[in-house]
Amino acid sequence: SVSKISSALISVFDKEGLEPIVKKLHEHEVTIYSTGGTESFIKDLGIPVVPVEDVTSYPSILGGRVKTLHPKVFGGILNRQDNESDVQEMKEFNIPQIDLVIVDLYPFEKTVASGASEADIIEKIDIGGISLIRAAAKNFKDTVIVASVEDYSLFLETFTENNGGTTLEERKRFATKAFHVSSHYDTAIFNYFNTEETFYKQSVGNGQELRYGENPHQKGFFFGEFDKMFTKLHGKELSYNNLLDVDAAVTLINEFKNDGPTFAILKHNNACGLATRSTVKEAYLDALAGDPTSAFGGVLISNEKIDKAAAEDINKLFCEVVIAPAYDDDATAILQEKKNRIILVQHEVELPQKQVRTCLNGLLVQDKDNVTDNKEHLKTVTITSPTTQEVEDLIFASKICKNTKSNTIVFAKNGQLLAAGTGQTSRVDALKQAIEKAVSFNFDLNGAVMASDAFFPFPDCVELAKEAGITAVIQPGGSIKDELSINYCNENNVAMVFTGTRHFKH
Ligand code: 93A
Repeated sequence: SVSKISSALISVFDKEGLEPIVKKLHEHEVTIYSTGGTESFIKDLGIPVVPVEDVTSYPSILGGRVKTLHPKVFGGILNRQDNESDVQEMKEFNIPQIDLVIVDLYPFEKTVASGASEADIIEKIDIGGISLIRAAAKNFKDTVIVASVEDYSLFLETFTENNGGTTLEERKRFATKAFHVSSHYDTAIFNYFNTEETFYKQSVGNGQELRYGENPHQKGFFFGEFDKMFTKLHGKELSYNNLLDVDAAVTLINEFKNDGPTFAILKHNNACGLATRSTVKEAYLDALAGDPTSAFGGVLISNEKIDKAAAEDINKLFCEVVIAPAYDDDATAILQEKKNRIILVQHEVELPQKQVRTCLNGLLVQDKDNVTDNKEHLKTVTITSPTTQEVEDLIFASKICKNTKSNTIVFAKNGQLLAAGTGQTSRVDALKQAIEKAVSFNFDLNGAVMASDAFFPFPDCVELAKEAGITAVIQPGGSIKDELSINYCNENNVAMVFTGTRHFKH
């Protein structure tokens, strides 16, 4: 059944498109109530209009912040016509019935986009208008809500078709649209205040909300185009920590792209195992041997296609993520046996050249550490020169060292990471940690090499390393006490090379 519209409250920011509606309402003898600017607009059209102040017996106050916020206005909108006590109270308080509400909200988003000041933006948070919309939409049984200019033509059609009224079904449809307007409006306000997110959105586009951040009580987002770098074949959603590990893994393995089958296992962004071998399977097994304890729950990466033989061994390990440039079909089938295991195909794309992180109330941006030490960079500073195998291992260790949290010390031998000390506050502690780990996994350090991400401030590191069995050392050099470390190496038949390049990673 059709309910006739006898009265309307119109309060619109943008007056465009209003004229035909007002004329139509007037044709049907609808009483029109209105706010300041809208009222002048309607009056100028020569159509009778009642100022809302006449209803409330209150002027618009606080610079227009309070215009329609009044029980007589909201009572007129929210009363239930089939509710006896509502009808009674309407009479008692002399509240006029309002059958139709037309609102166009303060343009909050446009004001934000214009680069206006915070004060101007805040003034454009519509309070009265949004309340009118929500009130009328809530009471759609008795009230019609037109909450957007976009609905003017639909309203005109409906109103004309029903000869000056609307059906319940139509009113509910308008209410649905109105709640869409109000939720969108409040989301825009939230996004404005939620500055961190807005900041990233403006700089890098839309973020993908992650299940959580580094810990479950932290909110987390990823801003980037993951699909450009990987195809996910299988597994659960990547977490914040997974993404960080994947980032560390691809950066690390990139150093070994021309080195034959190389496999790395990472935990907390550091390599806990890495080996270069003649097959992926062997590389995996020798990477795993580097630290089978840490490998549990790790992120695995191969620089070559994973075949069935490698997959069979990998499948025995509980690991979060496996990354490779390709997989044999039977290898994928095996790796997919674990429901949650994430399997990624890494595409052949250039890695980003810049690194960004937050700092204080801003950002730090730097070029990535793109220097990979090679044979040409090495300057032997000791009487003893490293052997050909040692040179290979020194370069190998240096590439791992560069991609490990400072302070770090890396031990390697025959293309295998034996142990590393990672993220220690002193270099000698990193060295002690590396020795302890190597010993605990039964590695013989005799003939192994050592890499350090920065120079040795004292000779204590080379002393300890020599005692542990290290025969060659790679480091940037540059300490005022370099001589002390060099002298010790000369006296003890240890080879040392300088690279001239420090590889801090904080
Ligand atoms: O400042 S408000 O939040 N306070 C109010 O009570 C109020 N009532 C309606 N803004 C209010 N409005 C808004 O005023 C409407 O949503 C509309 O955007 C605008 C219309 O004002 P005028 O008719 O004076 O141009």
